[in-house]
Amino acid sequence: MKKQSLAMKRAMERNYNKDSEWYCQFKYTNVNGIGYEKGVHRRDPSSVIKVGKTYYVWYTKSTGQSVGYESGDLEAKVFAWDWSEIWYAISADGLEWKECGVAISRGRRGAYDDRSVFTPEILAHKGKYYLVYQVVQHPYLRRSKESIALASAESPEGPWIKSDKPILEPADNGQWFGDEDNRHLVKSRGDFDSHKTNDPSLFFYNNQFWLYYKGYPMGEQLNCAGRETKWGVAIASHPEGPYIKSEYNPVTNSGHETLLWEYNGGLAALLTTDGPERNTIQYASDGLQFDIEAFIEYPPEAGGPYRTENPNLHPLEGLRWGLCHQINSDWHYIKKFDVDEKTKYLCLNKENH
Ligand code: AAL
Repeated sequence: MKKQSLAMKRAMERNYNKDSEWYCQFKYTNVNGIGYEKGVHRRDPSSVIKVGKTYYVWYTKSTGQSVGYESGDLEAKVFAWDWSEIWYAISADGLEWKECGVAISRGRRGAYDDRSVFTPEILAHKGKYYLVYQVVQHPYLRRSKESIALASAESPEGPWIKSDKPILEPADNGQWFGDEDNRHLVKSRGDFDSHKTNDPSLFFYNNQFWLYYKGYPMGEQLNCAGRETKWGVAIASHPEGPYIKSEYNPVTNSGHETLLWEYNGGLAALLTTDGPERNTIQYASDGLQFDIEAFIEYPPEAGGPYRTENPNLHPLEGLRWGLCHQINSDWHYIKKFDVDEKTKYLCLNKENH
């Protein structure tokens, strides 16, 4: 009998050789208007939507360098997304953007969103617009909990009406150890999302509102694949909630910023940055049971894809292009990503080559 290595056995079992229409490579292009600018961070773009002939995007914007926690000053800007606001921009072609102004600003001192509002995602549904985004209350400590809020508007230009309170909060079932502001010291860790609920993405799916998000546990540790981040989903009958976390949570074992698109009655996802299954495209025909479809090199970071009206044309139609951020630079900025159509073409037309 032919001998088989453990590596090839694993490849067969995990279906690594499968003929996949989901594999692709990406191309990146700089954009104007919301690209690199000294002194300003623009990051975490939402999905791009088209209203009439105009593309819209929302994103996190802040000014000034972040200094981390070392200063001990409770007012100091600790991260690039601290002391942020949510801004929006419009474009006719996805490359030349016009920054239009603030969509969501921080709340008054004492409000649940008085410290920072960031990482927006947009849903256009039945003539209304919904922004979901992260909120942090002052002071921004290592142990601060991070929640998700919602605002709605009749027009993509606003005015936006905020929810009275966050629509999703971290699980309240972990326990810190001691009083030091150290997020790694815990008596018990609680659920996968006991510390932070980040990076919301909202879909109207199977007649309900599905809110995907990333969770961090209290007492986050390094594991075999680095940082511990996983995605969950919470479902509601109304956009404002109440959102009920799925019993299947976490629905991924990996992934940083959420990036999902609809395809063929299910949801596809691009998982990046963290976890053993980072840099994969996955698909769940029911939005819950995700399986790997392709391994990806150089995926967009914090991508917001163009939410096409024809997502069923091809598995990657909902990922064809969008905006993402570049953060290994002094000032974070937004750029455009495109699926390299040549790689899609190769998959679709192999018989012609
Ligand atoms: C991002 C996102 C969330 C985190 C931070 C800002 O890319 O995962 O938004 O809180 O990093």
